[in-house]
Amino acid sequence: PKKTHWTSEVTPELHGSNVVVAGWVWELRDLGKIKFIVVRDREGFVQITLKAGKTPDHLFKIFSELGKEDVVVVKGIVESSKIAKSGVEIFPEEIWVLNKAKPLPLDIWSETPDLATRLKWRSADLKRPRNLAVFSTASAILRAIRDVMYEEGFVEVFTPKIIVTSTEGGAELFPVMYFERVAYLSQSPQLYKEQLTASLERVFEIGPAYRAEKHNTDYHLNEFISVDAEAAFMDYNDIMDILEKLVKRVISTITTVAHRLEEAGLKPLLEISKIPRVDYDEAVERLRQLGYSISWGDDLNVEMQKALTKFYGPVYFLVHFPASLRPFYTKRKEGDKSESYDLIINGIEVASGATRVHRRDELEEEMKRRGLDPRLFESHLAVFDYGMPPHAGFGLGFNRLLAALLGLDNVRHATLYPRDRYRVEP
Ligand code: AMO
Repeated sequence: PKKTHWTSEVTPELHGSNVVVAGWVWELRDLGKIKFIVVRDREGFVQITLKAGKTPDHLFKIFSELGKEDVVVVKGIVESSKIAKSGVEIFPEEIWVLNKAKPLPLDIWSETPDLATRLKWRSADLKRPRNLAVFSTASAILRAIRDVMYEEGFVEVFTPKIIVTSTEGGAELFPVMYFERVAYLSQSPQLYKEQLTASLERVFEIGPAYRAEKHNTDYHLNEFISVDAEAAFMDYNDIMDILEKLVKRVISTITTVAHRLEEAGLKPLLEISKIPRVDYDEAVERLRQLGYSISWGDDLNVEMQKALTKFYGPVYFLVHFPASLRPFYTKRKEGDKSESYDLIINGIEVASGATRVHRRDELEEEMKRRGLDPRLFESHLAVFDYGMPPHAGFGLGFNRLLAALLGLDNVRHATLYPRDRYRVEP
C-alpha cells in the first residue's frame, strides 16, 4: 500500500484512523507481551506497538526478525497514548519488510563520530535526525529565498558552469577538457549575470560555484552553492535592502521549525533587528583600538570579524571597502573606496556585493589596474557597447548562510556531499 502520512502527521487527532507509514526501523524494544518498533522517516518518528491478544500473531514473527534500519511499511490504527513520546501510537494490522539492512558502519543513534567518519559514510550519516532537520530546513530556506527574489521582481536564470575566463581571480580555477581546448569550471556567474541586466534587468541564480582554493578551513569548500543576484537601475544600498529582507525572511522561516532544530541539539539564530552598515574605516579604527594589527587597505580576517560582533551584533554589513581589495567590476567611490559590502554573520563572510562599473572605458581601466588584459574579456566588454544599464548585485554562499544561521561550526555540516581539499567522494 501507499504511504498515507509522514510520521510527524500521525497525531492524537487521528485517533481511530487507519494509516500507512513507511520508513526505517530506528529502535526495537521487547518487553515480552508488549513490543515496540520506532519507525523513522524524513519528518520524525512514530511508535508502533505490538500487544499480545490485540496484534495479529504473524507480526510477532516479523518483529523477531527485524533489525535496525530495515525498510518497513506499516498499516495500522492510530491510538492516542499517554505514555508514547509523541502522544500517539500505531497498532499494526500488517507490516511489510521491503528491504533488510546490514549493521550501519557508524553510529547514528547516540554517538556523533568524528567528521571524517561521518563524511566517509555520508549517506548513512544523513539518516541522523540532526541532519534530517538541517537539510529539510535548507530546502525551506531556499524556497524562502526564491520567494523574496520573485517578490522583488527578479527572474531565475541558469548560466554556464563551463567557461573560458576567470572572474574572481586567476589561479583559483579548475581546468576541464572541453573537446580540443581547455575550459574551466565557473567560480561565479558574475559576468553573465551582469550581462543579463542589459536584457532581463533583474536576475538571480542558485547553483554551484567552483573554487580551486587550497584553503582547508571550517568555512571553505571547493564546490559551494551560490545564490547570485544582479539588478539594473539599482545601487549597492538598494541591494543591501533586498539582502536584509532576505536574511529576515530566512530567519523567520527557521523560526517556524525552531523546535525541531532545538530538539536535534542545534542553536539557530532566531532574533534579528535592523542590520547595521558599518563603514570599513570605522571597523579598522575599532580593531586598532582593540589591539589588532591592521592597516587601512588590509582585508579583515575571521577573528577580526568575530571581534566586531561585540559592537554590531551577530549580523552586520561591512561597507565601502578600499577599491584595491575588490574585483575589477566594482564601482569606485570617492577616494580609494568602493561601493561594495560584505554581509557578516557570526564572524563569517556570508555574502558580498557592490554597485558595478557599467561603462566600458572605466571597466577596461579597472582591469588594467589589476594587471588583467582587457583583450581576454573582449566578448564581455562588447556587451557594454550596446546599452549597459547601471547595476548592482550580490553573491551569497548558501552553505555558509545555513551553517551560520543554524549554529553549525563547520560549513561541511551544511553540505550534503562536501568537496574540499582532500575529498572528492562520496
Ligand atoms: P565572493 O568571491 O566573495 O564574491 O563569493 C561570494 C560568497 O560566496 C561564498 N564563498 C564560499 N563559500 C564556501 N567556500 C568557498 N570557498 C567560498 N568562496 C566564496 C561566500 C562569499 O561571501 N562575484 C562575487 C559576488 C558579487 O559581487 O556579486 C563573488 O563571487 O559566502
